[in-house]
Amino acid sequence: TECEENALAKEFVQFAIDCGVLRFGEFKTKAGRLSPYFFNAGLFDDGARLGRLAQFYARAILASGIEFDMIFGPAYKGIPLGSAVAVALAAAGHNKPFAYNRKEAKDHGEGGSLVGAPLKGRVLIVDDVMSAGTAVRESIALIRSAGATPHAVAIALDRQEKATENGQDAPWSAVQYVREKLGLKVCAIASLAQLLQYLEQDPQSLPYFKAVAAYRERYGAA
Ligand code: OMP
Repeated sequence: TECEENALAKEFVQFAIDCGVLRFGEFKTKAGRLSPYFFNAGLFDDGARLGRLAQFYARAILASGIEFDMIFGPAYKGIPLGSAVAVALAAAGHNKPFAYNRKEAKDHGEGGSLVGAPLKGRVLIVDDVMSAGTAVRESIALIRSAGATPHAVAIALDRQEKATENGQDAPWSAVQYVREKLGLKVCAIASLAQLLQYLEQDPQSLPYFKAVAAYRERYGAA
């Protein structure tokens, strides 16, 4: 239910702040936007944190009801994320094949840029954040060119901001584009709207709330 989703998101935002993964200040995003917040999944940097992060993904994926045949973790950050999520899903009784890619193709040994289970069937992409949508489009293209079906995307945070199309801001968000135009399912542990809800109910976070709300005014998708 929506209530359970909000509870999971709230618990996750708290966890991300406690880990220093979600920070407030001035950051430049990949799309070149000046953001008052940044989510750095690389800072889930010990075994307990990574394990707990993977459990959040697993809960969100299972609650979404998304069906899939295998997991793909795009290099680099998707590799530890995808593998940890595969472990957490297996522990919850859903053992699925797992694969990831190299950024640099190898010219010896096993060759090729894909590692792990063969890419086939309905693929669930596990990644960290969606902002303007560049990263996810690369994964979708890679899965298609391997002859498999990009079926769904699981992310920790949906920033709900305008996608970019040839350098221009589109009216829709990257997640909306992937859902509506590409027909994939998307599941996010938390969204910008849920982050704002969290900040709004905490008096100490008022300045952050204001800055993030202003950012949403400027770059948020409808
Ligand atoms: P898009 O490719 O524009 O969707 O941006 C997503 C990527 O940006 C992520 O995979 C990260 O590499 C990076 N990113 C974050 O990790 N956290 C953020 O809060 C924002 C970004 C970003 O640069 O937009």
